[in-house]
Amino acid sequence: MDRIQLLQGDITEMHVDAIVNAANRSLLGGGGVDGAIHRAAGSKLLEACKKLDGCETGEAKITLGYRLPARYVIHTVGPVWHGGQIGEPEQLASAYYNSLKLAKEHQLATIAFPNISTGVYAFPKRQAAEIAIKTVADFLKNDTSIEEVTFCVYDDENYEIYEQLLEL
Ligand code: AR6
Repeated sequence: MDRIQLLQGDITEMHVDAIVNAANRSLLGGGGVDGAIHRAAGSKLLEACKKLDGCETGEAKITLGYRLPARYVIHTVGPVWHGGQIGEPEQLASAYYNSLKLAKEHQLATIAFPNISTGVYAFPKRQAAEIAIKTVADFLKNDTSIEEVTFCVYDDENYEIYEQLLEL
């Protein structure tokens, strides 16, 4: 699938229409990639997030990117891993799907995702990557408006998993 790309690096530096944030339900910032995005975007991002009234797990909301090179930030909330029997895989798929749906509704062509839920939320990395790739590939099969989706991985372990699964 040539509309799916893999890149290792800092998602806050990406020049795309939207980067996706692995946020929490408050949407008021946190650590990890969420903290990095808020630091790079500046305080106007927090002001915008305060007006969104939070976000349920598996849902997504959009703001501008402010000082980021990306025009928009799509904030989604992945599941906290509790062993996989209480809907975590489905919730993770929803987080990817609803982010793409929102991107499409805003006519955004280039999107970058971090590895949602695989940090503090402790979702097993390989299973998360399988869900992420399948959800994105299925979405792109039925959609021509999104031109490119980049998986922006940060750590070496996720990079190796994605390299293998995407057969690069
Ligand atoms: N660019 C790209 N990926 C990054 C970056 C970065 N600058 N920094 C970290 N990662 P996490 P979660 C990767 O913990 O598991 C926050 O406090 C990291 O290596 O950021 O969904 C929120 O507020 C990992 O693979 O998100 C929530 O409370 C991935 O991003 C909670 O953490 C996700 O790790 C969400 O937990």
